[in-house]
This record gives sequence, structure tokens and C-alpha cells, in this order.
Amino acid sequence: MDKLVNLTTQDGVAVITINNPPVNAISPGVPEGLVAALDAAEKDSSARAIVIIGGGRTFIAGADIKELELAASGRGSGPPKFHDILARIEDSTKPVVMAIHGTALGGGLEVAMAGHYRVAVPDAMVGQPEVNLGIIPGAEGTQRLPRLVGVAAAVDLCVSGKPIRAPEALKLGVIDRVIEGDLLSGAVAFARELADKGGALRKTRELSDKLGSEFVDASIFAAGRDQARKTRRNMLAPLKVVDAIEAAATLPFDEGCKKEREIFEECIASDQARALIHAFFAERAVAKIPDIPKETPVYNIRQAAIIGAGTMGGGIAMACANAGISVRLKEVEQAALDRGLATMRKNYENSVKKGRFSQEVMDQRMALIHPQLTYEGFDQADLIIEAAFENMELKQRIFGEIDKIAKTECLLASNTSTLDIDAIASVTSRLGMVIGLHFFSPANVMRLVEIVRGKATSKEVVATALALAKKLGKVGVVVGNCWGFVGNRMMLPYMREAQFLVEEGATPEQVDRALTNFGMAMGIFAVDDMGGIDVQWRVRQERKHLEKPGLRAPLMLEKLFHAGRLGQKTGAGWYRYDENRKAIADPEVHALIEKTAAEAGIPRRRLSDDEIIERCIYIMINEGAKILEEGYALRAADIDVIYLTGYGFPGYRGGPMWYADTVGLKKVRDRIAELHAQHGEFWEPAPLLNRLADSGTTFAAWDASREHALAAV
Ligand code: T1G
Repeated sequence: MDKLVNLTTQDGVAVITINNPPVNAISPGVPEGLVAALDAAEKDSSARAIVIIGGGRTFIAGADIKELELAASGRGSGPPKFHDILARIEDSTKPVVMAIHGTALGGGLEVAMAGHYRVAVPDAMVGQPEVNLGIIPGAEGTQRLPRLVGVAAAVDLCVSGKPIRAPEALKLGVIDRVIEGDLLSGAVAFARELADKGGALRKTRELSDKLGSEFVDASIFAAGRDQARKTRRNMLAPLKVVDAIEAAATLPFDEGCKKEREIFEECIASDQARALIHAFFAERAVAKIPDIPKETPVYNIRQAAIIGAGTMGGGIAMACANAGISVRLKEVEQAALDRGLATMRKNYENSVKKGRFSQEVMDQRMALIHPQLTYEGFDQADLIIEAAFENMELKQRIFGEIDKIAKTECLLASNTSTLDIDAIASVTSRLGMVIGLHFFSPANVMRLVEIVRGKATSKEVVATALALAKKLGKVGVVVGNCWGFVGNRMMLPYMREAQFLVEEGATPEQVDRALTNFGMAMGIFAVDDMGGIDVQWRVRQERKHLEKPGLRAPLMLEKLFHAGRLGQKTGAGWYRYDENRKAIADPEVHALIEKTAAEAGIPRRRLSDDEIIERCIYIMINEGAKILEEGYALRAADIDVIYLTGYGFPGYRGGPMWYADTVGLKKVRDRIAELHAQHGEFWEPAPLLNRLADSGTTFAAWDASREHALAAV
């Protein structure tokens, strides 16, 4: 096995290379290798300076999150400690230059800041993303970063967790030079300059000029805490990281490090850290499909063609153009095409205004989108995505047409959010090339793509869809072909239960407040109004034949639809909306609910927020367990990723299935059984949930056992 750390010499400079693929994480053995290499470099009289660089595609992308996962679950030897290697680097008697390419994230940037100087290539990214894992920097980053960039920038980088590119890092003072051309030779040249210049070495821990004054810093910390509360609602680590940086500004370095360590250990022992670390690995696991090996050939998608320039079609076209894929966008009539183009142009202009990218980039992207009213050029497309109305007949007609035009190796995909992919494929002569690509609105923003695998969809087509999702900067999750696939199938009982809750006495705003306090990005009634009551009503009509006679059905959707209250688009739905589209509680809706409940003889009472959360979230968990048992999702973790990246479920709760594990499956199941006794069939506990609850295990353990079983196949 290759050594994790190698030492060579170049032009009188010792070059220490870290080789721990795929991302040079600081796994066990790396610090030890670094110390050994530093010792050797110091002894080597021919080496006048030291460069530390990452082998492969990146510098150090952080501590080994697998180690953190062990520590967070109380296993392993406790949270990793890095003080010794950091001090060893900083106390080197020869100048140490860190050479950064790819990413220097978390512990990676912290190691870099222990060096005396840092250089980077222009597209290198540096940052402290630890809060995204529910922790704070734990390798003295909260003490060294403010010494290099000042308190305000350090607070922003650590609270947002967002990495920055090298040019900005240079401006802030994190790095000392941007190297155009070959990184290693540039770093070696820089190190030789330092050795030639001689003199005392700059130790970051000894810097203090940027730590500001108590009075100034106080307002910065207050602003940082506000930023944390606003942008990272209910999260512990973003607030705590401000405390650690405050320690840097008020305490000597070593005491500040102690404070950081205390906070780091508090965070890593939290449910939030366990949930977010789960989410990190879950998101990476979704691309691993047991019967589709990594080396499965994929089709090359250079040209796409999209049918429908509505909200979804337009968003998908932008997502493709943003990834450099040329797009033909077809509509049935000019007015609809013009509307679609105008919306895309407006979205791009907003991004330019917000400084996300330049006018030039906008023009390049718009130039990749070719609007048209015919199927011209569709025979050249590598992928055709149908994003038309949610109606089976219409979709089958379109698939019949494109099947005759498209080239043999062209993927035919539907953006349907609920309908049967096999039924859509059945009208074509190429069942293996048909797949569902279910994007989420706005499709140019939302990260999730449900990849719906039909009975006959080929492995190459599934592998191509996964690669395409990655190319679009999205998370592709492979799901089976049942009504509503995974996300919407779980959404249906969630929406139904929410409506039952308002019929029984809660108000839409009470339900939504409980859900947003729980951490949901939006309340269910606000989501309904945004998507359109008419859209929900149409979905209900399409599946009415699936509803069991005699079972309770929600009553309000019909009432709102027939009252013309279609949501934001008509200025009123579950809420009334002001001119800024701000939702306002509407006594008219309250009255309509009370009248509807009275007519249906539904008794009303006060409902607690706890009951609201249990009924809204547990019904989803129960449906998720059914989906797993029926095989429409590969892992409980996949369901978590779907809800985290597509439905605004709070990351710090890890997703609905992980949340169930956190509460305890026995407790969840017992509560569901109670609700089953009270509310009937909808609440019948899923067999898988019963089994796992009775055996005192978790969905995560079920995933792990299946992973083993599937890997053995
Ligand atoms: N530790 C262990 N494995 C890691 C890892 C890490 N830090 N980063 C990535 N991987 C694995 C990942 O699971 C996947 O594995 C493979 O590498 C490729 O990753 C003390 C405590 C670097 C931007 O938060 O953001 O330092 O699935 O698919 O899209 O203060 O990975 O192939 O088996 O994501 O090109 C802080 C986390 C840690 C950065 C590359 N660092 N990584 O993205 O590849 S906490 C982070 C990323 C810390 C200190 C604290 C991304 C990436 P597999 P990938 P990518």
C-alpha cells in the first residue's frame, strides 16, 4: 500500500505530499506521517524550506468524517485531536508553505493555517464547513482564522460554512499568493524566496493585529449570532462557533483553543451532529446501486430536448444550460414559449443582479436554450425530457411521437411527479430507454432529482441518469415506479393528515407554525398554496379511483378549489396573500373549515403542537417503512436524502427515517398504534416498522444489514 505521506526534495526544498485518496482526509496515520516527514525534512540540511501539498485532485478536505461519525456515536477513541501536529508544523525551524489545489476544507484549512504561508491555484476553494456537519472547527481554526482574516470575516466563514475561492481568500489574508500555472513549482519558488529572505517565521498563533477591540468585536459577535439564528434556524453549532471565535478575541491563544475544544466536544455529542453526519454519507451513498456497478457504461449527454416551457420545463432547461448542455425547448404555441422564455430571462437577471454570475455567463446560458414550436432537431438529441401537464393520455401521446423521431441511443425521460412510468413507456418501442426524471420546483435551484426506474429501464440508462444528476449539480436518488414514487407518495398522507387536523380544530397557521418550529423549511399549507390548490385538486382527481370507499377523505381541498381559492396565484388559498405575496391568516378560511366540519359532523377540539408534529411526521415515517418493504426505495437513508434535498426537511434532524431512529422506533410505533386505534386504517403500523420496533433496532441498522446482503448478491 502506498504511504499516506511522502517526502521528496525539489530545488533545495523538502516536498511533503499527502496521499490519502479520494480527498486526503486527515485519517489515522496521516498526522503521524506528517510528523515523520517534517522531522526528516528538518534534519535534511539540503532542504532550506518545506512545502506541504496534496496528492491527487485536492489538498486536505478535512478531518476524516468516518472518524467523526464514530466519535459522534460514542464509539471509537473519541473525537480526533490535532493540537500536536498543528504545533509541530508551526514550530518548524524552516519556513513551511502550504500549496493548495482543489479544496482546503475544515481540518484541511486548519492544517494550512498552521503553516507559515499559503499559496493556491486560482480555482482552489478554502473554508470551514463544519457547521454543515453540526460541529465547529476542532483543530484550532476558530483561533487561527480570525488572526488571519479578522473577526468579522471569520464569523461569516464559520457561520455560513460556505467555502471561498483563492482570489477572495487572498484578499482576506487566508492565503499569501495565487499561483498561475504549476502549483508545486510555484510553491517551491515561493518557499525559496522565504528561505533567501530569512528572518523570524510568521506563526499564525502569534498574530493579533486583526483581532480588533472588545467594543468593535461585540457588535460583530451579536451580528454573527443573528446571522446564525436567521440562516441556520434551530441549529446549535452556528451559534456556538461564534462563542469560540469570541474566545479568540478575548483569551490568549492556548486558552482560546481549550474553549474551542470544549465547544467542539459538546457539538459532536449532539443529535444534530449525528443527524448531519448521517446526511453527509447518505447523500454520497444514493449513487451506489447494488446491481449497477460503478463501471456501467453511460450515454454521453451533450444535447437535450425538453417538451413544455412551463414552470418545470423552463427550470429544467436552465439546469441543463447551467451545466453547459445545449437544450431545444418545445412548446405548442408561441405565447406559451414567450412566457417560458421571459420567466427564464427574469430568473437569470435576478442572479446577475445578486452577483451570482456575470451578464456574460447569463448570455452564454441563454444562448444554449433554443426555443421552438416543432420537433426540429429532436432526432439529434441525446436526451428528451417531457415536462407537460400531469395527464397520462397527453404523456402517452407525446411519448408515441418522440419514439418515432428520437435516435436509438436517445434517453426518453418524463418529469411526471406521480404517474406510472411503465405505462408511459408502453407506447414506445424502446422500453429500456425510458426513465422518470422527477425534478422539483424551481428545477434550476432544487437539488433533488428522483430517478424513476421502470420495469424495463436498462442499467446503462439508470447509470446515465445518475451521472447526469451529478453533472447538473444535483442529487439523483433512484426510486421504484409506484404512485407518487417516494417523495410524493409520502407527501400524500402528510397532506391528508394536515387537513384532518384543521377539520378537527387546528388552524392552517397553527399547523404550519408547528412544522416550521420543528424545522421544516415551509408549512404544509404554505407549500400547498405555492404549488397551487388546483394542482393538488387535479392530482386528487387523477387518483380518486385508487381511494378506498368508506375511508375518511379530506374535505377542504374541494371547498377551496370550488371557491376559486387556488393559492398564491389567486391571492387566496389556505391563506390570503398581500401584494408582496406575504401569507396572512384568513378568518374566511377558518369559517369555511368550521362550517365544513360541522356539516360533516366532525367534533372539534384544541390540538397541541406535539400532536400536530406526531401526526404529520409519523404518518410519513409509516409510509416510508411501507415503501422500503415494497422495495420502491433501496435504503431508509435514500428516503432521508429525498426529504432533505427536495421537501425542506431539516438537515439537523437527518430526514424522516433517521428522525424516527432518534425518537426510537418502539416509541414511534406505539404512538402510531394509538393513532390507529383512534383514527383507523390510515394509521395501521407498517409491518417493517413493527418488526424493527419489536426487535429494538433502527432503520439505519436495517440499511446496514441490507447493504451487506445486497453486496453479497
Ligand atoms: N472524510 C472522509 N471521507 C470524505 C471526506 C472527509 N472529510 N470528504 C469526502 N469524503 C469521501 C466521500 O464520502 C466520498 O466517498 C468521496 O470522499 C468523494 O466525495 C477538525 C472536524 C471535498 C468538496 O466537510 O465537501 O474537518 O462515496 O462524492 O463531490 O475542524 O466531499 O466515494 O465512498 O463528496 O468531488 C470538514 C467534506 C470535515 C468536507 C469533494 N470537511 N467533503 O466533493 O466528492 S470536519 C468537509 C466535501 C473537520 C475539523 C473538523 C466533498 C468535497 P465515496 P464526494 P465531490
